[in-house]
Amino acid sequence: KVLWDAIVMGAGIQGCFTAYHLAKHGKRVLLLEQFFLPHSRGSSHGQSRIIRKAYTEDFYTKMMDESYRIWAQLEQETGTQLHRQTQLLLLALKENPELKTIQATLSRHGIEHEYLSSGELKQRFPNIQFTRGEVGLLDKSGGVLYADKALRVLQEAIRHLGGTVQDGEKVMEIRPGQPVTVKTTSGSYQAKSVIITAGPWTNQLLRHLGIELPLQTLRINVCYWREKVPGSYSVSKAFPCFLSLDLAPHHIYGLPAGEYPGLMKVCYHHGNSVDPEERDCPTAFSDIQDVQILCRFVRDHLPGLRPEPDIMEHCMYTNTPDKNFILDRHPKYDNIVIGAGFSGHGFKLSPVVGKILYELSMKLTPSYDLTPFRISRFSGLGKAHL
Ligand code: PYC
Repeated sequence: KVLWDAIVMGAGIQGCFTAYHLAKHGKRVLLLEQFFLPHSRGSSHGQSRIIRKAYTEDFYTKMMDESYRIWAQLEQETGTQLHRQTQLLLLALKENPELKTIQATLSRHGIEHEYLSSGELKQRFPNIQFTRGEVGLLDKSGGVLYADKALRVLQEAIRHLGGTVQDGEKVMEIRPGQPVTVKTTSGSYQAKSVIITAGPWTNQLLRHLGIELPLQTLRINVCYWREKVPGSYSVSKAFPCFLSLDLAPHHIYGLPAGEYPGLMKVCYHHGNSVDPEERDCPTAFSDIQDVQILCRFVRDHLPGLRPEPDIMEHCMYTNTPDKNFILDRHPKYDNIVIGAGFSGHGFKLSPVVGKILYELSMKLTPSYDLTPFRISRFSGLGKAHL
């Protein structure tokens, strides 16, 4: 019977990059996915995600440096375009503290950016309308990642590197030990280490291991809006990704039209708390208010779009209380590693997250200071049963 160096649970983008790094380092890796691939039940599906260096926190901006390099390396290795630079436009009132902090981070790290006064913003982007004297900050590194293509090429790369990807196989039991025993709906495996990258299903798996993390699982409405004049908000017309910081209680973001012809993606960075098993159950909750926030935003600020979404898809976020990731070992079992709580901003960082989870699982010194990502930061919270 095979003794795996590592079993990775969950083949979303974080699990795929973890398995990729393990396979690249010659480790015997098994990547398990409960659903048949590709699927749209988790947090990594769909055609596009935003990539940016604009962050309030230095540690994410630093990690993004290496992340861009690994994305480019994967493009080269697989001969597939996974990234398109479009720039990212941050929008907020002049005195917005988050905007100021991001500008300071970009300056400190020497990242190319441009501040746009309210007048310059109107002139540069006439198809965005602002009435409160908003200003703009262009992060020149910003762009789009082709999400579903990235998953596909990574899964191919893992296999090509000698790793094994098995889908349609749900983990039913994890028995800690040296080795760890993993029972699934179709078999039983043994591994020197296990990495849990199960997105909104993380706590379901951790139940086998005696802990519960303070994770909130949210259903996000991914809305696409029709352009009145096709192409007016497209990449080819140099329309950037955008992030509006202060027009609603949570951010509103958009990506230039591209994935569906004539439709632009504009979404609210928040949703309703829901069990991932019930994400598509229409009676589980109502999220009409979130869609209304978007309808008002599009009507008032993007006058070239029709003010009701043409297509609505769904995605899950798994949020931590401070919105920072969890990248750590299980507090009791040091050969069980957890990558979770990506809080709606983890896709762009997955190349580095995968590297860190590989390092933790192989007991190597992590390449980054993991203080912000430790499980112990929740020990004062009631919900972290550690
Ligand atoms: O992290 O840039 C981001 C992002 C935008 C929308 C969701 N996440």
